[in-house]
Amino acid sequence: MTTFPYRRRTTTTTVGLVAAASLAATGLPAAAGAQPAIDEATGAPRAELPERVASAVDLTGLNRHLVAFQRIADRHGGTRAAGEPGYDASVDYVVARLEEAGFDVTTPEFEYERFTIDTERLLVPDSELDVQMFTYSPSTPGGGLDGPLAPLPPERELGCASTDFAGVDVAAAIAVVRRGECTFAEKARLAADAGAAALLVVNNTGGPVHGTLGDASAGVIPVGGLDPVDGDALFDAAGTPATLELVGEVTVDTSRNVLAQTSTGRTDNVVVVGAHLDAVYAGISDNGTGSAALLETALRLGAAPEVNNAIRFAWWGAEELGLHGSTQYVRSLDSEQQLDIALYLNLDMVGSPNPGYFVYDGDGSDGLSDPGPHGSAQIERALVDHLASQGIEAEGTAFDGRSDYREFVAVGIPAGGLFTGAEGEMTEEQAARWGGTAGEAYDPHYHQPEDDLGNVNRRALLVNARTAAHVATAYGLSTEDVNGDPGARRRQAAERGQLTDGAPALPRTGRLATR
Ligand code: DPN
Ligand code: ZN
Repeated sequence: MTTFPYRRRTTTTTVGLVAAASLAATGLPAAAGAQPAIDEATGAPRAELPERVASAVDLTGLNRHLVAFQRIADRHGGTRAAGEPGYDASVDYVVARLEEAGFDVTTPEFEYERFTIDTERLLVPDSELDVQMFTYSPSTPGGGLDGPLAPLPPERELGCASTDFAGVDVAAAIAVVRRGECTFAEKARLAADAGAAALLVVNNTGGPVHGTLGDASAGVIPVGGLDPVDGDALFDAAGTPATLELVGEVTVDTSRNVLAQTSTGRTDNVVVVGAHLDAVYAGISDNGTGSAALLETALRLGAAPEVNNAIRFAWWGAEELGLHGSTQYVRSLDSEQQLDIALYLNLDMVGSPNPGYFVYDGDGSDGLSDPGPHGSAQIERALVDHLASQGIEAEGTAFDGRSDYREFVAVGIPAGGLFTGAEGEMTEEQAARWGGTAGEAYDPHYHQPEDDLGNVNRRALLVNARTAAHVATAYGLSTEDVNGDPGARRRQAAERGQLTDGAPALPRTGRLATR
């Protein structure tokens, strides 16, 4: 399986020992605990390191990486998606730049499941309707499944209770229900229990339903979704003969993350900074911007900076297919290795064309999501304060697991990050504050082929890249405000007898709707 280059801690290392080791390895003056020391080369206090790194991050470097990602997409059929050659070329690019800068780089492989749809077809007399196969749905027989339509009556069309199906002749039929109230998997199980051969779920708002049953075990009968434009009529078509063909399969694929760590700093209190490197198409805003900001930070910081805590850079694979790279990485660490991580910073979309300036709501104060693990509030504050020092009034954004920080948070690692917005629309108030266009999406080309080099706000990218560089480097000097005594989380875990437990499993739903 996957191997990681990080030294397992076998004994409790003191700061002094780590500093001595880094002196031997680098010839640099020993780091003196969390106290900023004098930089012998420049005579400046080392507390200035974050500022030096941040101001060295510039648009020339950031742009060079974006152009490289665009060229990679252009040469590989317009996509840098996981599983495509454009992803591997993106990995090669990042690895090459890091190695030139003296980093030891690893690209650990991981496996993930993906669901590929082959056929989606729904025939009713005189027409063919658009149907969307749900992820993890079993397939119909090739050529399709023939059966009468069996819609539930209006007052119980949700199909969330067995009584909703009572008296409806669903046996060997294609049951039709409305989206809402319970999960698609629950609707499927109840329909199957009532004897249905397949299930169609009609959307309760406009548009198609790209749904998932959550995992393969929930697949009892074939299930698909319909836009109400097509689907509403089915509620008046009881008994009409139909043919439904849904063919798909789960395949196991492999992808790679890219990992590089400073050779300096203690390895039992590591600052991890990450960005997903995969895309939907060319993915310049999502997430060439985060990948470029991370790469530029690593290159400007260098492989052996005078930090007290090691900084680990991670470019994740297969985020767009369900946060797979980051999830598998965290789960590949044993509990000791998880405890070696002081905090995680995430950069996913940091240069949207109509940018919002968002910071994940680590303290839960915006009421959008639960607070993160202890220390997340301090990370939020550090990011907000640094943006404020550049004249930007940031806003909180949901810390709900929609990006690669999810698994870090799930195992109790304090986390935070920056975000300039995806499909959401900028409000009047935000436009007044940040100078964007109200009523327009932060990224109007989110997950579209047009997410190219023209789809980036470079000012936002620069400001966020510098903020990330500054805050990550500052944590490289001290994580005091986040974890106080870095040993505390380890001792608590030991007291709870958790040190040998693996990470808790989370349902793998990706970003498809489960209900
Ligand atoms: N996870 C992002 C994507 O790659 O599509 C978008 C996103 C990031 C959405 C952060 C919300 C918050
Ligand atoms: Zn995305």
